[in-house]
Amino acid sequence: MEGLHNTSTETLQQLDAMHHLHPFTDTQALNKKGTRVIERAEGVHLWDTDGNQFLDGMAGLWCVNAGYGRREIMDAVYQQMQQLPYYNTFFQTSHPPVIELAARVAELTPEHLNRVFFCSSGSEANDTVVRMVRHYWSALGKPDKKIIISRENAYHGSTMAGASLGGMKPMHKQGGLPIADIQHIMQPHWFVNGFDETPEDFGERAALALEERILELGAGNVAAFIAEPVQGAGGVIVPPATYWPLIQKICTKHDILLVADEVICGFGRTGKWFGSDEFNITADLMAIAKGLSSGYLPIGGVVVSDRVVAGLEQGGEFNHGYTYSGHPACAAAAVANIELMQRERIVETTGERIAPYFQKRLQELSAHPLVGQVRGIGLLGAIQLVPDKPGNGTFGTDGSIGGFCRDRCMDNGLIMRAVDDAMILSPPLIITEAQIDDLFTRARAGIDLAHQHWLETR
Ligand code: PXG
Repeated sequence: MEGLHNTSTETLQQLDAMHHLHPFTDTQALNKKGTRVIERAEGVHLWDTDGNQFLDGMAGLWCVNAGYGRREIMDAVYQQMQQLPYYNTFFQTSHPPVIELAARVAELTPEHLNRVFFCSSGSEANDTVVRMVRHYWSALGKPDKKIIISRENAYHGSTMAGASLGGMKPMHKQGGLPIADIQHIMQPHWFVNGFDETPEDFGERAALALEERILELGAGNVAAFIAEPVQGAGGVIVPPATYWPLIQKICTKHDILLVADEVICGFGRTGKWFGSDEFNITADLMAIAKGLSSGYLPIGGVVVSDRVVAGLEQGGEFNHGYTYSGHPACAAAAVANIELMQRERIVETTGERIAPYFQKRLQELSAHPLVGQVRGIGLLGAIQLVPDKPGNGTFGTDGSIGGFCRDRCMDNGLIMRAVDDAMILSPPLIITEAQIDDLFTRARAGIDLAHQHWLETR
């Protein structure tokens, strides 16, 4: 088949419909409508094959932190491809890009996290977490400590273990999930679960749910607790300030490993290098992916604390690994990405200047008649659409108003995601103040149209 670069949108859509199965998609419904074919990108913008421009309010899927079109990353990958396009890290071998990346990640992460196990995605990172924490406790002569506690409405990936750790009910309904020995407690979502309490009281109650479950199961049976510092796919849920300190205490008290899933929060998203820095979390393991390479090539990893490494060393060989663990070209992309983020002080600028401006503009939307709550941190934001102010009740979970708003924003050149009726933003970290203004002008226009639609159809 010839290259498809000059093919019409219609032909591309037909081929896509005939041969491509999309993730998280009702195939029949999509194919009636046809996909939007994205062709190129630069900075914070994308263009489709019909020449429409979009401001990418989601940084791809929460990952293109450095923005599109970064030559440094492309050049590093091209050079690495010429030098050594592939070699494995299994049989007592290594290679310069993976060595450099591991050292750089160890330097960036909190002091006690110094070793990295590489993989190709966040899902694989969390599969690795499950096997690693169970192997750790076995190695220490406590094989019964194998239950992993997670949270309802968490997202940890789409593989068998990732989707099981996640607390998304529609995912559990398919394919016989969750797998054994994974438990879920309530999420720290004040707007949904704690409206009558102060956020501080609610944060404590949500954290104490962990202790209750540990006591119910017996600490001798519990291996770890896993959580995103800020839930992303669940709807940008920023926990109350009381939540993380109490979670940390409970894990220490009951000798439960604490796993921070930094797949979204890592690499600057919250305005610090890691969500763990933002919330003062001392994690035993950290899952990373997405922003590690700004999405330019697939790479993820588990960053492991000195304590856990020492335990694993008691267990001999860890029978786990992927063909592409530490893939040279992906590692080179990640090194180049980290280098440019450091050189341009992207994380510092995000934390000091860009995120505060973004949050200020986000807050302004809370006065809108269709908005019940805005929440966010760093360059993460959620705009919760509600039928009646002041935040009395929600539209439910069919997501129809959210979907309507998302589609109108798309028509108007803004990619904003809908999680049920929460509108979600997570733009590239290199976004400027003027581009943030443009983003919120378009977002407000979309919300206005959704409001009008609600008034007409209620
Ligand atoms: N952990 C977290 C916190 C994530 O957000 C994963 C793990 C899995 O990563 P991979 O690379 O295996 O996809 C994720 C991924 C959405 C959406 O619609 C979110 C993710 C992926 C796809 C869609 O918000 N997050």
